[in-house]
Amino acid sequence: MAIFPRSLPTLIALAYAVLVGQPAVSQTASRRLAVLGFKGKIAGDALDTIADAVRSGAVEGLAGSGVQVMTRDNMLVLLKAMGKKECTEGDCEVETARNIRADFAVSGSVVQIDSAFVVTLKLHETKGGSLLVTDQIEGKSQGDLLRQLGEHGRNLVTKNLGSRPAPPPNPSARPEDAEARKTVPPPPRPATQPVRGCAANQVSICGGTFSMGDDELDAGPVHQVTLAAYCMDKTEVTVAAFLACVQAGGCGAPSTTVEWKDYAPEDKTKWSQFCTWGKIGLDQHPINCVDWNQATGYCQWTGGRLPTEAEWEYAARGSDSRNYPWGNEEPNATRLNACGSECVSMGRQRLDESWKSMYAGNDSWPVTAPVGSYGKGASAFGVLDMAGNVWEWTADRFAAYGEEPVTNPQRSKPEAARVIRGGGWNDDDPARVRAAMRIGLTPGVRIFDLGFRCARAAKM
Ligand SMILES: [Ca+2]
Ligand SMILES: [Ca+2]
Repeated sequence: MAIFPRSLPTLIALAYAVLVGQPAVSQTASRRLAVLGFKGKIAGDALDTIADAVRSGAVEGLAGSGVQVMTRDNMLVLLKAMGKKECTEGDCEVETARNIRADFAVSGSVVQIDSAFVVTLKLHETKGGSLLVTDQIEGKSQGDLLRQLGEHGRNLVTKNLGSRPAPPPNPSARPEDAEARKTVPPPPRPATQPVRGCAANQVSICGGTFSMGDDELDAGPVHQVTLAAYCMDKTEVTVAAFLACVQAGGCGAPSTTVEWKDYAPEDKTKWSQFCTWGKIGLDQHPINCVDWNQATGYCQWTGGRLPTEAEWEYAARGSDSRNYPWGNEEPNATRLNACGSECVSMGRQRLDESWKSMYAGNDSWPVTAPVGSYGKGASAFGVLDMAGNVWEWTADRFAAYGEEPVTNPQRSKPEAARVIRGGGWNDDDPARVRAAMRIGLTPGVRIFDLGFRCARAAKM
């Protein structure tokens, strides 16, 4: 009989016992929070420094709460014991956290825009894989950012995992003060409140205020918009998802032809070949050639609705009102599916068209791409394909913006046209895939590069 146990599970248990100070499996073990490595392309070891600031805040906030914050060293040793590496691309935070048996995890991504930094924090519950809350912090410099991150890290965990002791009652408070307080409206919920009620294929987006519109795109005036929390589909609705609605009797089968008053008969033939419904191998491609009512009907069947224009723009631009979902850098073949060299070649071969390309290189998909193919094009909230692949219907009518700040705007003026957003696979002009670009189309139009995604209000 061996003196030292050699099985992998036992070694892992030993690693936990040594590093965490308790058995790996214990009914009495405290819950653990891991602050994972942050993602982002910034210089040197700044990502580690930023994550460390958040971790320090979490340690401070969770002291005495029964939730233990794992050290970075412990996390790495446990990963090694599992034969795993920390994954740094895509949606793998929960997987990493489960590997080290953390009950909760904070993940983060950092985007640098000139000398400013934007950090998005996410708090995950790992057992069920749910995203509890997101938070976004902007700093004008790294030093400025670090000063804020400790506080945000502390608040993120204490508001959702720990419980700060309630402040003692103020014995000097006069009765009339209490009466006066009753008449003061409660403050708006902070951006770190949990967002609930989202479907598994949706991203939860905390409420916030942002600058909507872009005068460069003739999409002004720029104005302040405040939104309540909501849920947004992470990707465009796929052919397979629409098929499920049809099979369940919730939707009629979409047509396989385009429809627009400006199409000549030969145009209809030319463009209808790109409708995705019923084509072999396109199950995970976006459904297109659907009109506004078909899109609305599908979203209602899922228990949701089309996003308002403001919800769509905030999901794409975040609170820093960037030009594109990924930031302010110009589009390239790794960030979206628009018209690259592959699309120019296809147009020449199949249609005898001489198209231009939006960027150098081949983005791999001459027509539609499977949804979610461009992780590098994700918005700050992790929403995919907001630029390119297919344009997307929104709920709103195409009406001019006002200059005044607005809250949860819904444009219901009698204009017939509905707003579409985001650009599509056939676009060659970067302005068309800017996150603030808006175009109005009548609801009955069906186009080869127009689809949709759904949203719903969050339960708070
Ligand atoms: Ca393409
Ligand atoms: Ca899109």
